[in-house]
Amino acid sequence: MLFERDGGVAEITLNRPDRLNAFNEAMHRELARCLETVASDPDIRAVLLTGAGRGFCAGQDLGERVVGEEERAPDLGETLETLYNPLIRRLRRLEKPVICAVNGVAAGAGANLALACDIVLAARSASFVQAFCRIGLVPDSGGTWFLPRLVGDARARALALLGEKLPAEQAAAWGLIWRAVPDEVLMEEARRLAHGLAAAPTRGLALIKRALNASWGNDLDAQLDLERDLQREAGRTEDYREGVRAFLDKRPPRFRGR
Ligand code: T3D
Repeated sequence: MLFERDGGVAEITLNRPDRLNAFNEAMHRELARCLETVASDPDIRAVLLTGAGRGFCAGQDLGERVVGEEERAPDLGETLETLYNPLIRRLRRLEKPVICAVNGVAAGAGANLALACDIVLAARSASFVQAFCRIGLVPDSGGTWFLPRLVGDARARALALLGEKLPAEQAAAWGLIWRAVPDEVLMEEARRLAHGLAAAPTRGLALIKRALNASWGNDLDAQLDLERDLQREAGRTEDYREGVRAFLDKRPPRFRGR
């Protein structure tokens, strides 16, 4: 992993380019450490996740999954429980916005890792592949949850059952991701967004994430109650006071993330 700080933005780069940034256990552990640092450092107010080289992430490193005739099959439920599921939960629960810059192919758990981020930008040459069905597996890392919610059941089923590459522009047109941009401006655009978010009211953004995360499991009454509670909390932040003051003073706000 590469971990860099630029002001309030932490940039995390998956860094096994010769394997299209496929996950091995060491990479999981390092990414978990990076995300713990991000969560605990109040000066980091936005995260940018991307991949090194020509791919974003090809999911699990299949080189680690070759089993001989006589050997016992690995317990994949165990790796989901201990590595992939905590990663997806960590990203969704992180009280800071996460931008994903998908620089190339995102396959298997790599595709669903991107979908777990808050705002997904992709290079036009990138693509998304639910590759699991090609090797006899089930979409994981939240795939069966994100896909139907983002693109509807018909498209989710075809993506999961066929395992075809979905080009970035089609993914954006279907609402799977936020936007597809020309390759050469991907990182510039992603950094622009990340720095904008790092200067925004961080607590308010965290509460927005919480509300949207809860929304898919709530009915309207429960969501209205939750909005009431979160708005109460947002209304007590320093940033809200500053936002109102700046608006009335007709000047740009100076949010400090408190
Ligand atoms: O196991 C568990 O713990 C359960 C959890 C599972 C989560 C999962 O993610 S399961 C799904 C695993 N991922 C895949 O099945 C995707 C496999 N990769 C591909 O289908 C293709 O590589 C891509 C569609 C991603 C890209 O295709 P392409 O043609 O652009 O590149 P390529 O030539 O296939 O790959 C380039 C190199 O990366 C190549 O190595 P080489 O020949 O240059 O030495 C290829 O073997 C390597 N590579 C790509 N993906 C993986 C990989 N090596 C190991 N594991 C990979 N997943």
